Amino acid sequence: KNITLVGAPVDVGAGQRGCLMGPDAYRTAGLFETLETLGHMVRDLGNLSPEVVEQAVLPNAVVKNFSEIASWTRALHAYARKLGREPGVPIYMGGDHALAAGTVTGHAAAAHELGRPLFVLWLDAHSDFNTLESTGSGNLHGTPLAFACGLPGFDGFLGHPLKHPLKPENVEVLGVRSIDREERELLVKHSVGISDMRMIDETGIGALLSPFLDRVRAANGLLHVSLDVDFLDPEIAPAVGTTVPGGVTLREAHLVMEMLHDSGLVSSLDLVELNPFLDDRGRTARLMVNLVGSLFGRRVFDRITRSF
Ligand code: DIR
Ligand code: MN
Ligand code: MN
Ligand code: MN
Repeated sequence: KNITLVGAPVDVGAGQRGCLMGPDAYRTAGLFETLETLGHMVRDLGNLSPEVVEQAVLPNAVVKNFSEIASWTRALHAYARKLGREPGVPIYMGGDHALAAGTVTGHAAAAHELGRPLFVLWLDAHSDFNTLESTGSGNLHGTPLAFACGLPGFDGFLGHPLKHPLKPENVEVLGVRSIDREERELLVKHSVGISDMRMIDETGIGALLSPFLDRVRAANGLLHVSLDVDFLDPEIAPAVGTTVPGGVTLREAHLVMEMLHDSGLVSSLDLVELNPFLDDRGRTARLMVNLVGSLFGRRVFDRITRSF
């Protein structure tokens, strides 16, 4: 595959600073080399740094850093829309999850131009489905999925209404275990696909993911994966500002990545919320690089397969 790395060192969407070091942590942890060793053609376009466009109309007074995030959204939307029309798989190295407001909507626009539906797999402890009205924290990394699904109030992000919103039923939020009260009502109202941790415990993560991948394939869809570090259990992935206990295990995470690889469906990927300032000797950065390795064809766990 042709893989394009793009750094998006944005951290003002999160409550804690430090995600701006994410792209360099992925480079230091060997993301480029890992993908190249697997036989892929890799290029690194370096980091984006958009100029901040001051916003005339500020939403809800609790919202933080609106102009900065709107500027990132515009820059990443344009970038993703262009990369999404070319062959190959872009990997957006974040940066906090607010960057997905640009990447997901840019890929939705590109998919529209290609005449194919976009599906999104949101791997996260949170559903990031707050609007600029419902957000209690004012941290914009809690809002990108609501924006991408076309919920109202977000016109300031792009400077105009979103032309190609995602269908909420084409979204699968997997691994969720922290949802705000109003956010929950919005998720139910819009019928967003959700598999929470209890469903993973009861059913198994593979059995939850399979039918979603089948739907993507049946629709000849493109698949954008948005991987938030806090999807993982904090015991194995401490480098994130919003840890929630009871997350996905090492084996569950690799299974998801291997299934995504085997499906051949993934067309773009976000790596978000890594905060290297909070890491323990680089272990979270290395784990994330290993997961990307699994997504692009590496087998971390050996297997014996027999036919009977
Ligand atoms: C909470 C936490 N729902 C908020 N969200 C996220 O601030 O809106 N933490 N995304 O990572
Ligand atoms: Mn998130
Ligand atoms: Mn268009
Ligand atoms: Mn999260």
